[in-house]
Amino acid sequence: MTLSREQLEAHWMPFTGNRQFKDHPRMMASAKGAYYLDADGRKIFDGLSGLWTCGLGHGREEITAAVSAQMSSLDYSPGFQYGHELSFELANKVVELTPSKLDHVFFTDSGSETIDTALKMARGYWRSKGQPGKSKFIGRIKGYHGVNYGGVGVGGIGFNRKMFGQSVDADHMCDTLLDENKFSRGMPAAGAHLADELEQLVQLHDASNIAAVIVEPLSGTAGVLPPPVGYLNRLREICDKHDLLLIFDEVITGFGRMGSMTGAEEFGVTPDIMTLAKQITNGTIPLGAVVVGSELYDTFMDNGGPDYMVEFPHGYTYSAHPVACAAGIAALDVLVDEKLIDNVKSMSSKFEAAVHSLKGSPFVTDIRNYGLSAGISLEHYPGEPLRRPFEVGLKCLEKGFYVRWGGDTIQLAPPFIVDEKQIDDLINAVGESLHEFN
Ligand code: PXG
Ligand code: PLP
Repeated sequence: MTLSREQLEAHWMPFTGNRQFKDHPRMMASAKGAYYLDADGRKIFDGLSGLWTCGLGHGREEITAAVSAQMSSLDYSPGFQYGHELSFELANKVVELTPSKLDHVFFTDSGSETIDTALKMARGYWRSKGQPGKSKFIGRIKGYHGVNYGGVGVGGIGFNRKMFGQSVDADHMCDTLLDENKFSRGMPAAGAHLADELEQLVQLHDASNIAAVIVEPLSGTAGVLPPPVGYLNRLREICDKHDLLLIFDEVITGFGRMGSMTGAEEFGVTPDIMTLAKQITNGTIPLGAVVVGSELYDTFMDNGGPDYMVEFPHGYTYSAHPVACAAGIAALDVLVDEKLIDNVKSMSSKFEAAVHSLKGSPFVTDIRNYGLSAGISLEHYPGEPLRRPFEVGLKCLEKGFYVRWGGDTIQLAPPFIVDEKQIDDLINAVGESLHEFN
């Protein structure tokens, strides 16, 4: 590495132990397919597809070509009051790939921005309908909805909240982890009844005060928690009964990871608002999307005043950035044309069997999986839940495998192009790393 310790100080890194990193830097230099090359030229398998972003694999020529051409023709275009054709093309593609009731797309630059946009849409919708009291949100313990103020308020990961206090008005349902479901494969059998807690929260706060319920169809960051069978259907029923909007945060589950285009499609439940990011451009250029139905969109249009007026006073300088849209169109074309979701489906049973073979390895207290994602919970050091996953992650890296550590879990999400041998090698590396503690 060419940088000195001192030169590492200027960049305050995101979600990183800055002191540890700067003493022991882990620098990536390039990437192709399912592998990185680090700064020392070592090949490292991408066991989390970047940060759940790069399912198509790295260095996709189709995306590079589209982005490069777009940079040369229209590098930026004002997103407010002016347009360019690519954003409409991409919006139509997103509408085509998401459930049929969702047909209007608002672009942002990240997952966190999609969440704050969705929350503002929900509140704005009820105000437009003459029900301004409907402003509270219901999230879920262990939920991750990004790090902007609204997203932290509805989010349910204590560590991400405790430094900042409560932002938006929100309450939280319990998480879906049950002891009896430990080591379940795919959707756990028990737990649909946990959705009934929403009924209790409605009794407590009254539906006239609640704007929306927000959940990840499968909780990713908390350590891969697939929804119990029937749980999401039950949430949908309760939202319908009490006139609450249901928001699915599909920043991780959107565009293939579950073995379907969306979690909504895979689990058979359609939300009123869906948030997407990450895989939409294969992680190459920041882009997020909020997808809503016509009733919600029309409510804003119908209450927008004279037609020179802005109906939704919201948007980012980089919303629908032409280069990001070019990347999005190219990435979704590759996903569809190469039928990579079929590969996710066919590899997911192999992946499931491999990851569950770690049951019985030292410190493993639970394993959960769905599609090409898995979470492995590890026994805590006394009083230090975050330490062992960190140590296991570093051991995997020594062996040439990048895996994610977060909370008391190790998370795996290999690229959609993964093959059987790569799955075996990844799981062996995790297994060996666990055994090395003894
Ligand atoms: N919602 C969900 C469900 C997410 O998973 C966000 C919102 C925020 O997206 P942005 O683009 O603002 O980061 C996310 C992001 C991990 C990990 O290792 C997960 C995320 C980001 C980084 C790491 O679990 N999720
Ligand atoms: N702060 C200032 C002073 C700005 O002028 C703007 C945008 O014009 C923003 C923040 C918001 O930036 P963005 O649109 O990139 O989110």
